Amino acid sequence: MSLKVYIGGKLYDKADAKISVFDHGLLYGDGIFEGIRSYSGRVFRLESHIERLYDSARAIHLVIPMSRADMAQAVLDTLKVNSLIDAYIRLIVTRGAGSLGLDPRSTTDPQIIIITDSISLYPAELYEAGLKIVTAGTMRNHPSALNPRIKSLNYLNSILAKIEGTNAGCLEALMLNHKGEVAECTGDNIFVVRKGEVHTPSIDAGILEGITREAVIEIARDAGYKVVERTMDRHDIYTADECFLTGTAAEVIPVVELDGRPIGDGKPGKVTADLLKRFHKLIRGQA
Ligand code: PXG
Repeated sequence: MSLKVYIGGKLYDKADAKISVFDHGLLYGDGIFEGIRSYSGRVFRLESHIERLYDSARAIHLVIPMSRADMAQAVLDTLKVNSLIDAYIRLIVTRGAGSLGLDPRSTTDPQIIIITDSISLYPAELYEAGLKIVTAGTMRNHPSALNPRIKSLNYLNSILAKIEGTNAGCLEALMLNHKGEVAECTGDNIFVVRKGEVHTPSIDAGILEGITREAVIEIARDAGYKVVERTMDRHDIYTADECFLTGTAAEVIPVVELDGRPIGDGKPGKVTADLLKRFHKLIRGQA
């Protein structure tokens, strides 16, 4: 059976799932999205993703022509029709087709698209060996230019940093903000462990409010770790005991090197392993 893609209330075979070349999502990256996962048939923190999607929409003056409840139901229905249990879900809302020219007033029909697919996980070895990352020269978008809290369809900022990472042989790259402070990676939030405490950049560093980040902060606090959201610079990572990234795709993945400097003893840390174990318990136990 061919994969079915949801577009504006209808389901299309993958090969027929198409939208206009005049869509401002394509022409200008004018739109928003969410990357979501389901585990054992349950969508992880669907409400949080829907909330973030509608917040992103508000921030870009986009009215989504659908209620939050109907949006959540459409995600669940699309998963069901594709018989997907462990899945990756890409929820997209574009500005819609319009004339050439930036003005969104020329657009008529925002497109709501839901793509579901089986999830391709990072290789298990990476969780055992840990990631090596480098700092990208491309800084994270200035919040007054394009706020990183908006999960917009314009990901060029992250893509340029990602290319720097892959050119250096790394799967992820660290991005700094315009003040030179640690922000986040291209598609993951970053944490360090220092003397048993868990530290992560605060939202005002100019980062996406990651849903995995939020879950990991809760898990860590419940487990008795002190969690501090603070301003961080690269020195805080170079000298940390442990480092890890969080994201929908990566879950919790250890980082063992930044810019050629081993972090801690250069191996994935104990607190990271503990939090990953607790994260797995959470996704098994609840959506
Ligand atoms: N920062 C950025 C810039 C992201 O894009 C995260 C942090 C982590 O947020 P969540 O809510 O996922 O914990 C992201 C998320 C993909 C893909 O297809 C990217 C993300 C999520 C899912 C899939 O590369 N980025």
